[in-house]
Amino acid sequence: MKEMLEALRAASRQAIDEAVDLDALEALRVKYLGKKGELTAILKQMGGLSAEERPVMGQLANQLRAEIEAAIDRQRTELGRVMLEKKLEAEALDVTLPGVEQPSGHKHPMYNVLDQIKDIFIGMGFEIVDGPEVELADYNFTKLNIDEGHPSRDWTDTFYFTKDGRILLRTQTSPMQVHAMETKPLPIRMIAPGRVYRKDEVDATHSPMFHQIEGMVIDKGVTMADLKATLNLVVEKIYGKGTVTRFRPHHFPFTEPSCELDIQCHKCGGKGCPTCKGEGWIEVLGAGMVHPKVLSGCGIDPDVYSGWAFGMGLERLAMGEYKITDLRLIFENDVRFLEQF
Ligand code: 2NL
Repeated sequence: MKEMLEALRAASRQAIDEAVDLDALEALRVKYLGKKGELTAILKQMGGLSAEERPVMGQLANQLRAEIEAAIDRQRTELGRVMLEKKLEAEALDVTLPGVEQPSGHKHPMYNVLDQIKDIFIGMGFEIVDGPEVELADYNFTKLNIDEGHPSRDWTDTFYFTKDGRILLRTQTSPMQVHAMETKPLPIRMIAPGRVYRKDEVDATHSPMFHQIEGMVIDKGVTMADLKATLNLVVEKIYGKGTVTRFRPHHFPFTEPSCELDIQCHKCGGKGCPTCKGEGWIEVLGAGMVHPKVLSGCGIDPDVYSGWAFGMGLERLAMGEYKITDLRLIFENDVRFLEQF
């Protein structure tokens, strides 16, 4: 029996030392110390021993059990250490490696200009209004005093959805002011920026989709003086203090009187240069006093209330600001162009 115990000691020590993982180690524990294990099997034979031998063998067997348990514990600790080492090695991170650059986009140059204008008007207490690009001809034309025969209503100039010409893509943002007059309480101070559509062939100065910003003030006692003072202030904020302006008479069906606002060329001071195409002046926007027919058509009494309105193209403003010479660059979204701003 002593030989059997010695043989088990040698075999178990080697097997335990060579166990490669925790599962193998557990299998060995069962194999040697389990209920049906090899040590248990030896102990079952103790009945055949003499009274003197039995305690001696019993002690030897208990000692072997303790040894095997200790060996298993030791190997378990060792395996844990090796596994941790491998894990750390596999997950090693070189914190000195340079990161992967994430190119981040930025605002389109035209929206820089738009946001600047929005800020100016917000600062003066105006509300920013957003609305549908698909409109009724009523709101795009009729309520703006644009009569049936007006050339802008032509099927070659406007995108219509229906044969009866009732539904269209807005050609200006003015429908937003009409909606405002019909629904908002007075007084109104608002601007309406957005996309507008006209059947134009694409070239350096035309696109079938472009951006406008229109604004309007309606209150009691509003006059042309308010129009001029406010727009002069806006122009100074965009083009700098001391910018010289002039208001030229003009015609729009929805305003009376109507005007266009020019600024004196900031490059040549009015002498004439390539920036102002030799004119000395640069056209900035159109404006006027809201036509009494437009007011009454929207349910506002023109004998009590009056108002002024303006409209301007955003692309042209951005092109002037950033010295962009071809409108197509604004819409092509070529990053080599856009990255410059
Ligand atoms: C231009 C000129 C203008 C307006 C737009 C407007 C709207 C209503 C009533 C009266 Cl509902 N006026 N808008 C007024 C004057 C000029 O735009 O050259 N736009 C690019």
